[in-house]
Amino acid sequence: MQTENPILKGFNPDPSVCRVGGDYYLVTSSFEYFPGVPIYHSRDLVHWRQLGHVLTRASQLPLQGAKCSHGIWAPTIRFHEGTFYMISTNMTLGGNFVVTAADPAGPWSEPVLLDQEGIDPSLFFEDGKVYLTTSENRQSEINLITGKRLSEIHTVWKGTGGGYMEAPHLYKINGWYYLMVAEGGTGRGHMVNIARSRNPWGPFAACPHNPILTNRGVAGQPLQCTGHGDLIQAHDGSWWMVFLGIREVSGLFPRVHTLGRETFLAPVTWNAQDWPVVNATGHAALAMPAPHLPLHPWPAVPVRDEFETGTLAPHWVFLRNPEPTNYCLSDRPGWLRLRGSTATLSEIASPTCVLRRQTAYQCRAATLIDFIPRRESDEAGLVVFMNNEHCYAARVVLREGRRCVELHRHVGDLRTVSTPLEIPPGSVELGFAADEIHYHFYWRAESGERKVLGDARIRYLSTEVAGGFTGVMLGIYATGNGHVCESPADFDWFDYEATL
Ligand code: 6LW
Repeated sequence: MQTENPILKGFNPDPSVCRVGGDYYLVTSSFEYFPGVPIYHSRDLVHWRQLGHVLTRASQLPLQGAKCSHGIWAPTIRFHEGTFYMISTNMTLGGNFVVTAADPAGPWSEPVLLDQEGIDPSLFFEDGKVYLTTSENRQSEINLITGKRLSEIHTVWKGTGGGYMEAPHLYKINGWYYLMVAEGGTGRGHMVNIARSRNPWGPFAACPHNPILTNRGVAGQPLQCTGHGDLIQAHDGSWWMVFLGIREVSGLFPRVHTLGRETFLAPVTWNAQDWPVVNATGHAALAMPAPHLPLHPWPAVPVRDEFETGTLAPHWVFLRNPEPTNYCLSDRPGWLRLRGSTATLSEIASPTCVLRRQTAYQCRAATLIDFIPRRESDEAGLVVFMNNEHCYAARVVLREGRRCVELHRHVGDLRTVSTPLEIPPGSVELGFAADEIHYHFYWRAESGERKVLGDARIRYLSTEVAGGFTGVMLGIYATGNGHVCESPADFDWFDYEATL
């Protein structure tokens, strides 16, 4: 059997995984979004459901001033003697920290700040000692209660020369200490290398067939940039690696991707010399051999979010720390009410918006909005968001006293707005269908036909154009552009569906 990859679609980079019996828990990076560090659960390594987030309180995750792609980087999750540990870096405020929980669904503790710099912190527990390893393979023994170091910091392995030694993880397997690291940077030169020693401090000897995983130079393969892995032994004894990669848009040149770095699963075997071999070839593909564990699928997330429960589903996130009074599910039951503040989506602030990942190139999204703008600066609608300088919005606005819909395209220094189209009183549907080239936006009065609003190219939201470490998010927003909106924007539902 083959596993269809990615196992976590849409922006889900830097995966780390741990196992407790037959249950697997996986975390990924969340950058400027709140809550932070999504946590997923699986029983077969193939089907994952989101339990929630690790960092759910502003006291755990201050994001004031976090530029896009700053905030939370590369988490590691581990389970040791009844406690879950999640260690990560807040690039904006605080540096490396650890939080703990008895239940991976939370609540997680307040962060303990750690006395070691660098990114991609990882933990290894042995004989009452805790080893902290960070980028450039710098390692110390640490006290996780106080965050204080118990040893000097040592560079334990110089790597293979690929540069950007990231995502170090120390494991003990069959009497060897293995240090697995990413090298080459998170782009097309990305790879996973491994070394081993009889001692956790080294010296580490490199695996003769490094890189054990890379897709650089693999032609005709839409899966690229593979690296940043974590190893896991399944409860049937088999070995697996979770790692990040990207899916390129087919047929476009220059090559682009907009879905961010996603999480993949590859089989691992051990050769006669006790070195790991990834997917038999050292290269990954979109379909790879699957675990032989009993399949455990989860109920599908419904296409339509009716906003009928008292809380938002766990896949929704905010930009930086949200102002709670700008969001309400109870004022108008069955609707999500957004109050537009002064902040806009272009600012490093917390504009009123809720966003979720785009998980497929071929997809559609739509929402039903009820909004009466009072000033020309008021706007609310559907947004396709890569970062504060790269986003598209289908929005309800006031133009020359008339309520209109228009398409706003923001690409770097360039902004274009389509001709405003007057809309009748009442709610309107705003939506798009996307393919690998365009978002095709439309609007529709509640009982009317779909009308074209305009097209926007996916290319201009790609990582290659917009930069950064995240992927495209979809959602709804409201802003007064420097004023507080007098009227709220109410959203009856939001649809998202992969269509291929
Ligand atoms: C992460 C680093 C990387 O910390 O990108 O691919 C950085 N690897 O390991 C941000 O995701």
